[in-house]
Amino acid sequence: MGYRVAVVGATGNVGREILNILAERQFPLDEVAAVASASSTGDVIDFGDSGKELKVRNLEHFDFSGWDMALFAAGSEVSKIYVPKAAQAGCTVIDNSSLYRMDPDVPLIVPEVNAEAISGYTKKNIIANPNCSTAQLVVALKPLHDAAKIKRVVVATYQSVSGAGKRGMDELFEQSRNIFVGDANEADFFTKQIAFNVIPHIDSFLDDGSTKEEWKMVVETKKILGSKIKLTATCVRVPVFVGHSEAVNVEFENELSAEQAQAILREAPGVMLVDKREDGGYVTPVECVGEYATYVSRVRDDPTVEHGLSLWVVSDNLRKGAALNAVQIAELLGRKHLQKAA
Ligand code: 11C
Repeated sequence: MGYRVAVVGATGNVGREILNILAERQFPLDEVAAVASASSTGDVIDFGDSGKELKVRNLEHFDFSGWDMALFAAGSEVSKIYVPKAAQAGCTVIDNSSLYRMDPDVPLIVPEVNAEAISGYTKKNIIANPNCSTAQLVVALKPLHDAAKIKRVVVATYQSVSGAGKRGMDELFEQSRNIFVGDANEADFFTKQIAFNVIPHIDSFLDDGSTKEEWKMVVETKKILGSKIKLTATCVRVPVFVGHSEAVNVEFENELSAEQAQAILREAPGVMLVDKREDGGYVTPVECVGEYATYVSRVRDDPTVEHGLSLWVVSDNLRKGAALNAVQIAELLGRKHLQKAA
């Protein structure tokens, strides 16, 4: 016996990945529904590589009662209207938007890091999935925090355009082509040219000069790993299609050498250490596309602070940063709480 699972936003970048991963991991399903806005109703999409096709259903008329779980990947505006409806109909929601992440009655879960917090979902019948840049960061930091207690993190991100959705990917492609063929080239979706450039701005600006993406990294990391950790972030959009990278500097309470950190990361759940200290002995975003792991490279001592380390963290933002983490939450929920599948 399996679950009845609805994927909301099924035609978007993350929704399609959720379907791919449900199929890939053979999630125990009795039924899966692809749900999206009226404009996609009736379209036929693949259920991953399973050979099965799904007809897209209209969210406006979708009845969530009788469905065990709904994985939402349709943005905050859609979540605002439909997540409470689904949750109140008895369907547990795993929401990929930022809407509920900081709600004290909604657990924010990365299964390798804080699986135990999932039990809090019963208050609202909602579980939140973190921002992509937070998810990969906490997977890498958690085992190091357990070993030597993190005091402060300084992170600079190099975020791919797929984090901004299909329009971001289209703009990078179009601008690159236009520049090559000598056509006129204007920024439309991003605020500046993204092809052959980098943009130190993701999401809206806040009063203190930081951006909402940077704020999300601070508050989500604290909610998942512990409120005492200090974190400062600079989030940058780079001309990469898929895969977010992060240059991370960490200051610990206790001593932790680069060699000790490497040994810990080698065994850590969800982490793949690739750190050969030679040409090409590290992971770049193009190599992480389609993978599940959070890759860690360039682990080294930082002698400018007491107990400091620097590292490089890369992951597929559509997978660990979104769809994979959502499916892992669904697996955890099924295993620990719904216990329906054999
Ligand atoms: C980006 N991290 O790369 C964003 C995308 O809060 O779920 C995900 C935004 C979010 O633009």
